[in-house]
Parts: sequence; structure tokens; C-alpha cells
Amino acid sequence: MVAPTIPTTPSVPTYFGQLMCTNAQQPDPQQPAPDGCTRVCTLTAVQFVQQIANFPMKTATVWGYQGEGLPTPSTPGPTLISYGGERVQIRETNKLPEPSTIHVHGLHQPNDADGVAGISQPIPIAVDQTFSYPAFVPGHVGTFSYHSHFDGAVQEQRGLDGMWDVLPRQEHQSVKADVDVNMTLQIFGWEKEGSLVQPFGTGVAKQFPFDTINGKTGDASGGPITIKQGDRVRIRINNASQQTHAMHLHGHDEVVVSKNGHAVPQVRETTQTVNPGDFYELEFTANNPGNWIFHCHFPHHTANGMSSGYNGAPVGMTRIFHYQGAPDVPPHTSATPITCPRPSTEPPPVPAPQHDRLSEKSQEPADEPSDGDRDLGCPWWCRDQDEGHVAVSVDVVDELGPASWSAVGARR
Ligand SMILES: [Cu+2]
Repeated sequence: MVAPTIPTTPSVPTYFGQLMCTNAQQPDPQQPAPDGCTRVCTLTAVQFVQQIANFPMKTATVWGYQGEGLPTPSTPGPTLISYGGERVQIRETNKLPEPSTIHVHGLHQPNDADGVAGISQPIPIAVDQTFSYPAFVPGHVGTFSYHSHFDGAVQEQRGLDGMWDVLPRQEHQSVKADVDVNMTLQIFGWEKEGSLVQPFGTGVAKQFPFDTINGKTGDASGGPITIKQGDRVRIRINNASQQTHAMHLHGHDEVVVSKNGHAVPQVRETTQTVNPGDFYELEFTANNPGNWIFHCHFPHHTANGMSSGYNGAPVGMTRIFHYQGAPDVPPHTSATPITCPRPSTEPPPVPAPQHDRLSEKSQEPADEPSDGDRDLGCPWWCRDQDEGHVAVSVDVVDELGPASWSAVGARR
């Protein structure tokens, strides 16, 4: 038996909390707690600005959590790490502009630690107040989460969610992961650079929000996750969004090893559907060198709004696994992202009318709109940009040879 790999959450801090012990000992919080200790995780809920994407907008005002002692808040909030059999306790300080709570999701908590406003907790945590939930021992190890349960339709979708990994104190070498990563799936819709996330959005903002992993679209993720040949790679998924996602790994089978903290028959999948509120642990063996993407297979979830990435690369809810020794992933600074307005996919204009000698009828051309009239399907942010007439130019190379198109702004 060996110590488990401590999972990482790219773009998100890891938080071990503080061990409060009945005697004078001050054990290392990164290790399993001795008897007589409680792992206290102190989280402040707060509004802040976070970079979500690189284009066509970058930052949004979100709600998230900051762990005590950590330098910055984040959404998803810091990933809590505890070990099986430990007593744990959540404390929340509410710095939001409205009341809130913290619900722990999937952990077999006692009812008075459930954090459901108006049900298990008659009064939510008021603005500027701190509340300590009762300590408890989670029912089992696994991948779980915590999130607001006050006005959840708004608060969760603004970002008040985070992961909680309850690790085994020891595990068998044969199942120890070499690379172990957390991924929280979230969707953010916001109207203008820096504006507050609007869970329900309006118009196209609702239809084409930004799908993210760990609070970032693929282009803003900070780079690939590096693995090496032979690694056992574990992906822990928490779907904190209000849509189902179909998580697909290129070039490998993804093996479902657990769901909601319980082992399941190991099914080899190419794509695993994850419903809101569910947790999956997927694993793959690194046996096919290269650069492989892991992404949601709803096609528009791999775009930023309606924009594909540089050279048409998938972005949105996408991450890259990069094998050591494989070619570097092409830098994302050498070309222009494919953004709005998009190239027309309309068929070529119908030829001029020709006289049909047999029927003596004229074939009238279709009433083809001009480019200026054609609905290019531009989302709201493109219409905003159009006020400044943003020029967009994209070089396209396909089987017909290189071509180029350019346009100015967007049609209203
Ligand atoms: Cu999706």
C-alpha cells in the first residue's frame, strides 16, 4: 500500500484546510489527520473578476470562493482535499451582496450540515456573517463537490461551486494514478467584457455562452496537461453546469472506474455523458503518444460563444493531454481565431434566367439576399464590436486551395 497521488486542479488552487487537534500537536495538513483532529476548511464567498477566455471576450465578474490563507479567490472554488475517516468541517464567511450557504454534495453529511437554505438551514448566512457547519465524517472516499444552495439557479451558475476529493489514506500500488486531475464543468454567459455572469442570459448570450473546464476555456487554460508513456491518468469530473456534457477522449479508451464515489464495472467508453450534479472518475493508460484532446462532444461546447480557436482549433470545454517527447502543441499566437462574422456557407448565386425553348417558361433566379442582407448568425458580442466596425480577416485553406475572406463588423 502506498500514499495516493494528490490530485491537481489546473487553474484552481488546492486547499487542505487546517487541522484543529485536541492536543498540542500541529500535524501536516497535507497528510491524513491523526485521531483527535478535525480538518477545518474556511471558505469566503466573494464577487471578483476572473479571466475566462482569451477571445472574443476575456474577463467576467463571477462569484466564487477563497480558501483561508490562499492568495486569490477562484471559480470553481479551491479544491478541498481530505482523507477517508477524517472529521471535516466547513466554515463560510459571506462577502457576497446577498445571503448564501454551502451544501456539500454526495458526502453522506448529517442533515444539519446539508446547507440547504429554507430546509436544513432555516436562515441562510447573511452578508458579512460567518457560519460554522457541524463537523462530520464523510461516508466514503471519492470525488465530490460543495456549492451554494441558496437561490442556486443564480448563485451556482455565477460560480459558487468547487470540488472536494476525499482520498483513501493508502491505496494499492496497482491503482495509484500517475497523473490525477480534477475538472469542473461550468458554463458562463455574460454580455460585455468584465460584466457580471447572467445565469439565464438574454438572446444569443443564453444560446452561445462560454463552456469551461476549471473556469477557463481551452485557449485560456495555461497549456496542455503533460503525461508520459505508460502513465495511468485519472480524470475526476464534476458537472457544475445546468447542462449535460458528453466528455470524449481522443486516441484512447476512457475507462469509467467510479461514479459518485462508488466503484462501477469498468466500462470502456469513447464518450461519457455527465449529468449535472454527477461525478465520474475516468482513467486511461497513456499508450498512444501525441497531443490528444479531451472535450465535450456537443460541438458548440468546444467554441467560445460562437468562435473557434486559432487555426480552427477546438476551445471552450476542451483540454489537451501532451505526451512528453511529442511535438509541442502549436502556439496559439500565430494566427487569427475564427470569429464573427463567419464565412458564408450559402450556395453560389443562381445563374441569370435562361429562356426554356420547350416550355417557353423563364426560370427566375432565387431571391438571393446580398451579403449585406444575409443573416451571418452573429452573437451579441459581435454586434457590440460592430459599433467600432471591427475588421475580421481569416485565411482559409481547404481542398480547393487557399482562399481568403474579409469583412467588416457585423450586420444589424
Ligand atoms: Cu458540453
